[in-house]
Amino acid sequence: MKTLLRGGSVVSGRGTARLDVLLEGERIAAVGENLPAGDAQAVDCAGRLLFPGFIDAHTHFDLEVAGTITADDFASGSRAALRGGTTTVIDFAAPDKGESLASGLARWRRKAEGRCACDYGFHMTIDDWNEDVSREVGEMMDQGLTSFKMYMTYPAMMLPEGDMFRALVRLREAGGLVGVHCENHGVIQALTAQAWAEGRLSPASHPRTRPAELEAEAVGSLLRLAQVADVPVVIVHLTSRAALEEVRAARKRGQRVYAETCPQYLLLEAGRYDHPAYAEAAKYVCAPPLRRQEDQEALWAALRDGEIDTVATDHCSFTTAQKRAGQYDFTKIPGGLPGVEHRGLLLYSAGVAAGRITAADMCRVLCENPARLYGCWPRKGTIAPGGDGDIVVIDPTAEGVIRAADQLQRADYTPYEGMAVRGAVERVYLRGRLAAERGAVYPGEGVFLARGRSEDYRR
Ligand code: DUC
Ligand code: ZN
Repeated sequence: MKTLLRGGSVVSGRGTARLDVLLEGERIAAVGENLPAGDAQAVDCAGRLLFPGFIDAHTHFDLEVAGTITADDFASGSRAALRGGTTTVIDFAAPDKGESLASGLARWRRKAEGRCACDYGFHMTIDDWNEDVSREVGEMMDQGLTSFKMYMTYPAMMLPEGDMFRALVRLREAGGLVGVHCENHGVIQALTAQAWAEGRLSPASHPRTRPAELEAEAVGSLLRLAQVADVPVVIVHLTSRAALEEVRAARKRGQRVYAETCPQYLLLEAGRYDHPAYAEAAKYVCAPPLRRQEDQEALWAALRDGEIDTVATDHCSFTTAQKRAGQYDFTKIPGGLPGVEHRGLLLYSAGVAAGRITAADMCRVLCENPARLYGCWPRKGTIAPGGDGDIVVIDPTAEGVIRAADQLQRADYTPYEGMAVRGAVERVYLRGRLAAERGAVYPGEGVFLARGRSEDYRR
């Protein structure tokens, strides 16, 4: 099958250029001016922006957590992803403590295989440290899981500091990259105990027990461990100006540090937790929590200046019925927000159309940087001959309103309900095939992406 996308503005991290793109089979065959259509089906893309397929390197589909299971599995989550222009997700395989990494990976592959409509890879969660896990790190690298995840909070997953350090040293030897959830667990526990003792049990206590300073403290501490271990790290879901300052300080010391943020931290404020109706406030519970407007401004500026590398979603969806679990105790609210469907549109509308970032910036944080960072460049993340035919066609003139009633992701709400947006994802190609068009997602299957090593594009 051949398709010629004609006359669109092709976006890269360097800018935009009016070019034709020829898709042949699963690949991009040619990019250039006035390409002959030959036997290809020509599609008029005049006035449209063509981005490389978006990569969401932070999703949690089909995850058992907080006594429940996420509303989206790989089938619904990936269809929602495709509809929003995301052609690749990197989810987190999460073995139980005591389970081997191989067994955890096999479970996650079973969850995705034959169900995931977009392409997918996995990061491997390290929630235990011993000789077996250390050996398995090498085996995971060989199987295309070249990135890992560690938690500094959540008792079910966090590692003691000494083990975290041992793991960092091992990852340096193996050439792996690790993303870390940074929040100071001990102090969060102390603040939570205080809230319980004082009977402050509503969602309003959620951000008050997880302040930005405790995120920054954990980021600073992790970065010092990484400095001694001499290993690159990614700060996942960075939310605040204070945490950003820790990243800057480490980079000044010469460390290789990457930062990810998410649309919820760019667009939504902590005031949402103060809504008097429990159900409304609980919708926004995620960790780290939403922050203040000045943090949002710092994050936008950091995106513009290239200090933040990627925007992912941390998509971890629960319905409002599931969120009810914390009605009498905010710590029982399953944490996480839906977002995989709307990330590209949100970043286009609130970022590019609003003049906060350029289309090239958007391409860097949704396409190029995640592809390089997570070892799938140049197969993914760029519109260039030889790469996978993953293309997002955006109509910049369209206008719309985000509504849960219209979405494919299975949560019965969206944190962005009623938000007016500029732009629309008109068509999405996955490996050369039209996978989504004006909201309709066509049947098709994603493939498992065995990834290579992280590329140090910051040097
Ligand atoms: N934070 C959430 O809110 N949910 C999933 C995992 C995480 O880190
Ligand atoms: Zn997460």
